Amino acid sequence: MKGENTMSKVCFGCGAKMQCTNKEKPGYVKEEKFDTSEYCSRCYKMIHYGEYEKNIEPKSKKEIITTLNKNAKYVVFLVDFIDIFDEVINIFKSIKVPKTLVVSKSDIIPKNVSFDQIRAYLRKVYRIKEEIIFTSSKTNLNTFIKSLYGKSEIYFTGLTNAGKSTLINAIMDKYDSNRKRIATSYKENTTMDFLRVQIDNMTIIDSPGFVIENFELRKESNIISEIKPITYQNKEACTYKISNLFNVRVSNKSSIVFYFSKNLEIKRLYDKQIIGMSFKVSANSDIVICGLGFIKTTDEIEITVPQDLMKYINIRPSIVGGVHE
Ligand SMILES: Nc1nc2c(ncn2[C@@H]2O[C@H](COP(=O)(O)OP(=O)(O)OP(=O)(O)O)[C@@H](O)[C@H]2O)c(=O)[nH]1
Ligand SMILES: [Mg+2]
Repeated sequence: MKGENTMSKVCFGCGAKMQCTNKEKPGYVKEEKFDTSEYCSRCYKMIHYGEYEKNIEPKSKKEIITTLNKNAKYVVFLVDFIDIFDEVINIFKSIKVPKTLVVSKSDIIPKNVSFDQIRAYLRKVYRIKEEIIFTSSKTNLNTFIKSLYGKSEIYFTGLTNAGKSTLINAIMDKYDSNRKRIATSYKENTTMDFLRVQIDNMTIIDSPGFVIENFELRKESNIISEIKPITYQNKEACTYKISNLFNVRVSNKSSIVFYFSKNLEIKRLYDKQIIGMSFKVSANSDIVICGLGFIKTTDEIEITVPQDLMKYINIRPSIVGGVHE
């Protein structure tokens, strides 16, 4: 049967080994299409019809890190502005080969926050010593491409949805706009395996994104354009409802700023009580809601979060509050 020789063919969309035996596994393609198709059927549907089939086997964090530490000579780690929190930075730190931290989707960064400010913050709060570059597949691409000059082999890694494959497509476009494309999607786990592409004299290796726990909310909120901060002045206790995804009650008079995707609806309700965990958050902190965005405090506040939503919360010194190197 075709596709049984696992060395034979790799899907250009997701990097999975192409096979004709199991529809439920990555890389499946009908037997009659095996010789001619460059994409597995999942990627074909994604690229041509925007249809997304959930995969069943994302690569584990351990497997990806082991491969990088064993095989890579140079890694770029993409993190988007919304995903700067402990767990993600810890993954970056567990990569032990020369690496650069790339803040991707820089077009979504609110105008009131400068790249220098974020860079200083990453150095001071997260002790990042490596080079930090800002890029976007829509803008700021040239500085990033220049940073790759002289490197013959570069692994692109980062959380699922950080924009790795889109960025590689954008770089390929600069060299040859007619090239076939890697599959990309607003959903998680699009790239299934390591995928090598040759661009000019560089080999770029796309990789499956890291899937972290407590990232489910991201699925509902794809940030596609610049985040516009919204300030709320609270004269009394109130509850914020962020679409149907998150609720938080603020118990005291306060001024807070929301940094979320424009496609999320934020409602302020006065009569909705919350039963859950109450705790104080210091002045000038960010209440990060993993995968969604963050709320910046101005003064110390007390908040209440439903118990089952506590797992999404991460508190950090405010990234927009002005930290100096
Ligand atoms: N605003 C903005 N959106 C982007 C940018 N790059 C990627 N995206 C969007 O982010 C989503 C994820 O992009 P992918 O390139 O598939 O992400 P990935 O990191 O390859 O994800 P996995 O393959 O799952 O690891 C898509 O909806 C893209 O359109 C960017 O520079 N700016
Ligand atoms: Mg990808």
